[in-house]
Amino acid sequence: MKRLLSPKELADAIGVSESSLKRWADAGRLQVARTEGGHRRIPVAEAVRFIRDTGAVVVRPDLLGLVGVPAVNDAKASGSLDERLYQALLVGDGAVARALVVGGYLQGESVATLADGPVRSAMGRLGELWRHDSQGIFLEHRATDLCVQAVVALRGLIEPPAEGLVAVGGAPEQDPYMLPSMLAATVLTSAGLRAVNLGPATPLASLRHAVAHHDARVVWLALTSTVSEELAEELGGFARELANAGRTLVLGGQRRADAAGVRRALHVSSMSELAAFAAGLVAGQRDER
Ligand code: B12
Repeated sequence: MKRLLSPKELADAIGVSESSLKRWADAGRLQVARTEGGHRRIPVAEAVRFIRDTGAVVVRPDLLGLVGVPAVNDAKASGSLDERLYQALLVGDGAVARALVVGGYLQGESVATLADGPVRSAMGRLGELWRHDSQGIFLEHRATDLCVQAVVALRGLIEPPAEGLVAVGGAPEQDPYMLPSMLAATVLTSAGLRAVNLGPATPLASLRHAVAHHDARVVWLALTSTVSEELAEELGGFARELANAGRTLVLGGQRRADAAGVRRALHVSSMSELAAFAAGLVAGQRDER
């Protein structure tokens, strides 16, 4: 994605005049950098912050580097975001699904509320289709791919910090689910951590390597598949080992109750809880400096 925008590009992206934009920049409402020649340039992350804070409407997403994301300027279109995302995923309209997720974020929703709301709800409904529709499984698989693409587009909008706390995570070896871990990574990045997502089917040994390699402060595990007693026991040892090294293991996901006996880990039920925990850590680190 393009990281620096000219005032004209951002003005066109949100459908305002270039002179208004320059005025906002001069008034300090928009942080701009200067090229060597003295021209104003706006980092995409700052443009995204400005759009979220001011409620500006993105009419040309392509100018923000959002390829294949149509404008969602009909915020008042019928139906809730949950319903519209479900319908888009159901009919296989990936562009609309991306526009809804990215548009929701640009209109001020947090990553966590998008995950706990529309994404969870739409995928949950799609997961019920197989019970009474012979096409249900095909629809569910297609929807997962489209939803992954929407989350990737969302993640691309969030600038990871250059330094600071690292979080590493994934889903355990027997667990094929992609979205939960990807969303956890996106939530943690938006909270200001550097998130390294190892994705589904990650052996615990590999997670250990990654934790040491990145000196991770936080380790997340998304538990969607059944957690065997054997895995729960291994997780108990892992949580202890991490806690002794001053790291936190965060356990979440639909099957987290299978690991309820794991001590010295943080058990959370939603991405919003994860976001709150991460925000606390980042604030604590800032205070230490
Ligand atoms: C897509 C899907 C699949 C795909 C996954 C594709 C992929 N690579 O990702 C495939 C086809 C592989 C699959 C397989 C199976 N699936 Co399936 N699947 C789903 C479906 C429809 C969506 C899952 C998803 O991505 N949801 C979106 C996420 C974001 O929602 P979420 O998991 O609820 O996560 C939220 C919270 O739990 C929390 N959270 C989650 N993880 C974490 C982690 C942390 C750190 C934190 C803080 C929070 C957190 O935050 C999220 C946002 O709110 C669900 C339906 C559902 N209700 O979710 C069924 C579902 C999970 N599957 C189910 C079943 C039965 C199966 C199979 C057994 C089917 C079969 N007979 O083969 C297999 C088992 C696979 C295995 N090894 O475990 C059942 C589980 C029933 C049960 N209670 O055990 C469900 C509920 C469908 C149903 N209604 O029956 N599945």
